[in-house]
Amino acid sequence: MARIPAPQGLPIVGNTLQIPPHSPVEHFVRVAADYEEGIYRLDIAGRSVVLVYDPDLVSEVCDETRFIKRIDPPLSIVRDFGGDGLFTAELHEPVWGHAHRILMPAFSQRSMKAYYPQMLEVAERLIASWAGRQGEDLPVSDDMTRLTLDIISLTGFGYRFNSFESPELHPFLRAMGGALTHAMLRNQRLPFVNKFMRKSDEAYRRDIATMQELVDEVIRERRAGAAGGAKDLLGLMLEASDPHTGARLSDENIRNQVLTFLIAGHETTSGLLSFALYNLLREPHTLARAYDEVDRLLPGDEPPTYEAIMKLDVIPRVLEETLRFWSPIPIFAVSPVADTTLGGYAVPEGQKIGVLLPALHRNPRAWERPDEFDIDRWLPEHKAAHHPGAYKPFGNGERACIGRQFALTEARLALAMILRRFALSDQNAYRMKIKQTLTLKPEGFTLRVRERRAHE
Ligand code: MNH
Repeated sequence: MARIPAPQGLPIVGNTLQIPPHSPVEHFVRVAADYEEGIYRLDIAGRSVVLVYDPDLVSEVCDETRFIKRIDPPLSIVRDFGGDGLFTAELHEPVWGHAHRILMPAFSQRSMKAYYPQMLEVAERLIASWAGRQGEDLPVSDDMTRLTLDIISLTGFGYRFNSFESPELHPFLRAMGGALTHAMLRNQRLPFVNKFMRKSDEAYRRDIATMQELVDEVIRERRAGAAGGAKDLLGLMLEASDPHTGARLSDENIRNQVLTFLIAGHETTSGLLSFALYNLLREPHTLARAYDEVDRLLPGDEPPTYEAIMKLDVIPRVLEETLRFWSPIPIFAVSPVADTTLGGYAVPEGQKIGVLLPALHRNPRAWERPDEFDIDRWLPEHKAAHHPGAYKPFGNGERACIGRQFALTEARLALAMILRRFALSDQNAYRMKIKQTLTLKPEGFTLRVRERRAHE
């Protein structure tokens, strides 16, 4: 059987040295342009990785009877701090099932309604902060991070970061950025080079300690405080048991889940919102439709109701199209459970396969005019016609994102509140520069705002 096509590498080091350490995904996408079949192989740091982005092949690797998520690098490195939390637990670890079943009800649509007042409270902080900084260059990714971090910590754990009260980002965020970047870099480093990275390893351990101290404070505050019995994520983890087995989560596992949710629960949504604002500034016609929508559905100055946010139509389509254009998590990985074939190529059990989302989401085999930002692809009649393997921003199957509705609810609310109040402008003619720390965000993107209407 033919070998999966691969760019020529060097002996021993394979393709490792061809990959720019700080922007691996952009490199993978450039290489993808040379392999129209939608599959190629790389040899990175002594491991073979197959990247797929043809929609038929992606549908195939999304068959969970044949392919499952495995905790390989870089996730096995992230596991240094995610531990056996949901993101970095193996499917076969019993604790994955326990936590999945205990936490699923906390992500139902009904729960979103319960979180809504707190989401609104944090979104109002963002609006107040921007109202006081009109005409200034606003650091978009930082402020979207303040928003999403404060929302997950308040709704999930009853903990207040009060990020909009401080000009500096919380130390937790610097530590998290450092740890995620470390995981990405170490993933691409040859094993013999890793031996000489003592100093960066020390910084890495310090970053993990910084994050864990915050987690312990969050749990301590809950145990000491009046919020006992709260039905938020932490309340469920402390009190609920798995409906199937009756198992409770251990203290150690709860710690891992809290850290997992603090990271997974904000980093990606912050990227989504930053990219959405970027896209709106690039697409004045779409921006005009979004302004029109908020003026129609959210008139006046009253805080928007949950019901009104759920009626939005243009803004959710802006979010869906943004996730097609720029998926904050650019790759998710699976492995075959037994030796198999993929697109006529043999792939052995355990072979690491990465679904390369930026190449999939702009693959002309899946999308007409793939490089056009067009929210009307997401009208129901067009959506139904999309290839089932064409769009996977939240991963796949059982291991898909548990926080999808949460992310989309807070993102709708935030965009609606921003657009209702402010006219946006891109005074500095920002040019997209992606920063990758495992997840993607626009680096150095600023915008300016002015009130659209007079406010008291
Ligand atoms: Mn989220 C898994 C993308 C928001 C919590 N998330 C995943 C995966 C993707 C993903 C992709 C699958 C990763 C893999 O296969 O290895 N998540 C996103 C995106 C957004 C997002 C693009 C926002 C936009 N995620 C959120 C939010 C939360 C969250 C918000 C929590 C409130 N995500 C998770 C957790 C998992 C996950 C937990 C792991 C689920 C599991 O494997 O059981």
